[in-house]
Amino acid sequence: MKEVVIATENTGKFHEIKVLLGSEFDAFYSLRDFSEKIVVSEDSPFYIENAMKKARKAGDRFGLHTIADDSGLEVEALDGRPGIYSSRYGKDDADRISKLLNELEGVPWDKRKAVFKAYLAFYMPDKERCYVFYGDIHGTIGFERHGEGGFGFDPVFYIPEIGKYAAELNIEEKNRLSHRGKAVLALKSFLNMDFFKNSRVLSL
Ligand code: ITT
Repeated sequence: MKEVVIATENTGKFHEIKVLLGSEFDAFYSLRDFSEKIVVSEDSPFYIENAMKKARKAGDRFGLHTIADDSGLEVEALDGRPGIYSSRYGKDDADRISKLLNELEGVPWDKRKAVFKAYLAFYMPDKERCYVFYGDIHGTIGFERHGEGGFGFDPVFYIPEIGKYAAELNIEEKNRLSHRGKAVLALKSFLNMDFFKNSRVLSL
């Protein structure tokens, strides 16, 4: 049986990744499925390092192939904040959104551009190899919340190419466009490449 751990406590992330990789693995676990808590201090200023750290720690502990996502929202008018500190920007999603809207009060629409970035690490403890995949999506921070879906900043993240907020999309639509969806699809293509299956590739 092909099992994989998605090393996250964030249920929104877990479901988005699981939906896209349903055909690649038979069983998916999140960190919430284990009684032992894995604590990773995300202390690097680089998403890529935090993603690798999370994947390696959980993968080595549970002895299973592991995927970890480190992601964040970078807002142009805030010089890229909250960025890597997105999850620590407020105590919960509602608080983080209120804080963001407050910080952007008085900022006009054309100055509210933002980008979501996702770094996805795939770690194989048996081979001690880690591969990283990247995705992003550009949008604009709205003036108020729209939609009930998604998680995090989705209710205020407007996507111009479809004229909707991320929280107005179902999980398949969001995955088709999102930073995480793009990174997961890159991982999926990689897992299906013959040269990877034949182990002729070196990694970080
Ligand atoms: P884990 O570390 O357990 O995976 P986390 O939520 O703390 O969960 P991050 O440290 O990667 O994860 O922080 C990412 C934050 O960025 C997340 O909490 C949201 O606030 C925001 N974010 C990332 N992707 C998002 C998305 O698709 N939609 C909305 N907000 C997102």
